[in-house]
Amino acid sequence: MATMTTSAAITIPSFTGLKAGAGIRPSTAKSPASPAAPALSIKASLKEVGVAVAAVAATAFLTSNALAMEVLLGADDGGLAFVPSTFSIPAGEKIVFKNNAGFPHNIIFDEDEVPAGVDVSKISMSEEDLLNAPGEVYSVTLDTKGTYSFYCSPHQGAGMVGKVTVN
Ligand SMILES: [Cu+2]
Repeated sequence: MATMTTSAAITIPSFTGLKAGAGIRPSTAKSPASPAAPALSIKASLKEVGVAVAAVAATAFLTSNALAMEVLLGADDGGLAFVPSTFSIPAGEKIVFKNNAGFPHNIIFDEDEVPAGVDVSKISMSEEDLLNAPGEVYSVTLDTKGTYSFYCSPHQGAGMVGKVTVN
């Protein structure tokens, strides 16, 4: 078990890296900003670059939408819940938990309610790690078919629990 805990500590920072990307690759997101500084003499070529970058960004956006399931953390009315709280998803499709209301939240998978052989420490956030900012995300991909229960540790007592079936 000590070995698994260590690997969890390595896994979490990679999810933090995904958060920074916010769905768009950092290299794509930064490109439009930096060319804005140079002189007007290359305005025409910049315009073309800008169009190309926009096209790439749009494609990336559509692609990530098509391959990801979004789950809101907190209902629009401030209710402490996952929205939706029960859902199904194909194996290997990304689940993006997005901070919406009533935060801080986190996502912890219940070690007693996941398919056999799944190490919850590799798919959960750590109990101390919380999503504090609006729109902040935590992404996870589940490859093993079966039913998984999860909860938000600050709000588990208030009923912020969910269940996902991976097909
Ligand atoms: Cu919560």
